[in-house]
Amino acid sequence: MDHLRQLCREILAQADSIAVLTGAGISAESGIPTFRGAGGLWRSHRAEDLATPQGFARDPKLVWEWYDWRRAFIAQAEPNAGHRALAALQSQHANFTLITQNVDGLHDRAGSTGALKVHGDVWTVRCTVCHREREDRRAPLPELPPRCACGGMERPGVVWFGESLPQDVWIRAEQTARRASVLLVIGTSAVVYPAAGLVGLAKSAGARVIEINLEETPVSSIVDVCWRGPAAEILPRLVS
Ligand code: BJW
Ligand code: ZN
Repeated sequence: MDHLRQLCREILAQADSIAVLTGAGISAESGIPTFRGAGGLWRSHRAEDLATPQGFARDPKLVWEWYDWRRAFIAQAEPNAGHRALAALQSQHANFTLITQNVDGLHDRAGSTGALKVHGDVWTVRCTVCHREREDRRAPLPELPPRCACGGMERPGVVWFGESLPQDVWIRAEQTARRASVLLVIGTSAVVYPAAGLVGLAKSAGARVIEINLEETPVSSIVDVCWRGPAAEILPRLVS
């Protein structure tokens, strides 16, 4: 593993601009379940019922109960050494952008700034009637579903299957991938699009791509370096 460490550190040292794409795997060691694989949320919960606008329209209370449970779970979790290492890497590089698919806010709590949250934020709620967004960190929420000041029902401020990503955030994420000289792809199964497409975009625009994951993924074949192992162990070794 020492040769991988050295190689990756050299790649980072030479980088003009660093982009990072994270997924649920980076929060796994904070105790937050991933979506796919053993113990993943989609093993015991149907994504169609809980993470689609159709599922929410059918049964908003059920969807909110699931999010309320996850919010409470996330609230008691702590950022891990992987999140902290990325915050440290940001402080060492002027041109650094973190793109995350995670909605848990653990990167923010670890000290990362300006993260592009392409799938939204579980601590944000949005009115289904007037579309006003607000932050609400209470867990559990006192009333499910929560209500907007206008009386409309609110929904979680996250991106479900079949929904567009927040346009401004997505444009910046694509720009970041296109301009990056190095992209770190950490703890994502790389099956959910368009986020997974950022890897190919960065690669074809000339970035060197390093994947950190326990397992092989569909993008493993196009990246320059695969480092297999837990992100919370690997990232501190990359940065310190
Ligand atoms: C570790 C580790 C450790 C573990 N260290 N590593 C065909 C039909 C219909 C739709 C589509 C279709 N083909 C494509 C689509 C579009 C669809 C899509 O991609 N579907 C595929 C799954 C088939 N995408 C969308 O719908 C997106 N919108 C869109 O495309 O708009 C245009 C459009 C409009 C209308 C119609 C069609 C298209 C939106 C996607 C939204 C995804 N939302 C979720 C929920 C967010 C809110 C919430 O959290 O509740 O986002 S789903 C879920 O998956 C979540 C995640 O961000 C996302 C990605 O998952 P991630 O992060 O990769 O986690 P896992 O669990 O999959 O992987 C964990 C990885 O970590 C694994 O590889 C482990 O090995 C690794 N790991 N421990 C290192 N310690
Ligand atoms: Zn409203």
